[in-house]
Parts: sequence; structure tokens; C-alpha cells
Amino acid sequence: MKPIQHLLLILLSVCFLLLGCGSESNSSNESDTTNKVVLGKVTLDNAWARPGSQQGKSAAYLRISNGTASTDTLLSFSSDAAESVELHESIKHDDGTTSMQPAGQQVIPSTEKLQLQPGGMHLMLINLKKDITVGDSLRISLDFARVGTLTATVPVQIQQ
Ligand SMILES: [Cu+2]
Repeated sequence: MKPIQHLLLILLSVCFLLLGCGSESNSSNESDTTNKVVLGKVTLDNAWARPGSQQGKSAAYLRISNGTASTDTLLSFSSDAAESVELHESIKHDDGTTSMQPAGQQVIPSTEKLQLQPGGMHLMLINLKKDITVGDSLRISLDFARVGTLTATVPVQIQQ
């Protein structure tokens, strides 16, 4: 083999090595970003839930901010801590008593917030799977028509 051919062969194999390494790192980058789908942001914050007993109820509160360019609609709720979750609103009656009722479907316009708070709207955690006490944290998922499911980590507290 002439020296010039030898050199070409070495250069070729170096090229293949570099290409090989290059494509490997590309594919691992792709798999890292697979689950990062950003559709504009609906954010959940200021979340907390009241303590409660197994098979009993609790109420949870949070703030939902629609930072996307589109109106979104809350469809349903779930939690790892309760058999079911409903959106309720508290109503104060003329005689001073309060009661609550299902709040119905909530539409959140672009850039607006929906604040769940004591005396207003709350998430009712129904049939708790176990006692939840101060210091615990649970997860509540909210399903939106546009952005899909968002999950909040919710600390158990006496008050916010
Ligand atoms: Cu309620």
C-alpha cells in the first residue's frame, strides 16, 4: 500500500468514528427531551388541603392561571388521596348558614386566573383513602380541554 493511500484510509476511519460518535449523542439528546411538550402555560400554585380522616372528606384550594393565548376549560379532577374529587362552591344564605353545591364547568379565559379559596370555590376530596394530616402531601390532577392533565403537589395544612 502506497503511503498516500494509507493516509486516506486513516482519514476515512477517523471520519467514520467522528460521525458515529456524533449521531450517538444526537439520539440521546432526542430521548432526553421527549416528554417536554410545552403548549403555553397553565400554572397551578398556592395549593393546600385541609386535614381529613379516612373515608371522610377534605377540601383543597389552589390558584389556576391560564397563561396561554386560548381559553381553556376544566373538565375533571382526581387525586391519589381520595376516591373522587369534585369542584364545589360555598354559598352563604340569608340566615347565616352556608352550604355548598357543585360549581359546574369552569371556563378560564386567556390570561385569567381562577382562585379556589375558603368561602368560595374548592375541590372536595370525597372518601379519603387514608387519614391525611398536617405535613402530608397529596397529588391532585386537573384535566383541561386544551392543555390536558396538570398535577399539583398539595401540602396538608390548617390554613394557607
Ligand atoms: Cu364541598
